[in-house]
Amino acid sequence: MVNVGILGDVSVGKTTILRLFVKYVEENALQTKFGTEAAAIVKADFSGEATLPSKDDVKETKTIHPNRVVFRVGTKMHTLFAPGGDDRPLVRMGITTVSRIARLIVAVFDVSRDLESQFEFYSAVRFIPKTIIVALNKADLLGKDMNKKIEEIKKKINEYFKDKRKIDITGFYVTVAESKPGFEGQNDNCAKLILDCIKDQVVGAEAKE
Ligand SMILES: Nc1nc2c(ncn2[C@@H]2O[C@H](COP(=O)(O)OP(=O)(O)O)[C@@H](O)[C@H]2O)c(=O)[nH]1
Ligand SMILES: [Mg+2]
Repeated sequence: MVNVGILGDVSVGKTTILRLFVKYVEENALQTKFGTEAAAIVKADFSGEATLPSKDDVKETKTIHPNRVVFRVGTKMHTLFAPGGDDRPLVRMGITTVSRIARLIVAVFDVSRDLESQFEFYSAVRFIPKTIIVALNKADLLGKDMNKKIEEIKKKINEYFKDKRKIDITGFYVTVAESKPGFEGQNDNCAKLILDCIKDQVVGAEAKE
């Protein structure tokens, strides 16, 4: 049993990554793409997602209490928690709780936005485990020179976590959480990073790499 916490500033794509993972499990994609044992969703709770009243037609959602997905691979159960990213007291309480109970943290960044404001989110989280995994999400929005931009972003994120906070990054995953043609590999990375979090417990997850 592994608790995984998915953290990140508002709108970086935490909820979308979680929903994509649920879709992969429901479509048996963990087995077909990564060779895992049979997987199933035990419980998916997105009730913390509130749709905010808005002027336009664009519906904005905000996560009030942590979204939670319990899933099973083989006989092992795992829980993913994705708390909201804004700084309302109730939301911050969810972030603090998740960062303490999670054995593994996935730090999600929106690579199409400036990084400084996203570091501020983490600076407000006092307790973070000594090692984390980083998702570089919305890679589809980078356009030309994607690889070069990704390298620069990795460097800045390493500077923040490693140099400032003494936290090691064990892996970077370039992800796209929305289904976008041409970005299937980056879609797969959303599921792969979660599987890597629990891989010491999942038979077959490494074998197909
Ligand atoms: N283009 C693009 N949009 C994304 C991606 N992931 C999430 N989004 C969009 O970003 C917005 C915020 O996503 P959401 O999952 O609610 O962010 P959260 O606040 O971190 O949970 C939504 O409109 C998503 O559709 C991605 O990889 N690419
Ligand atoms: Mg959310």
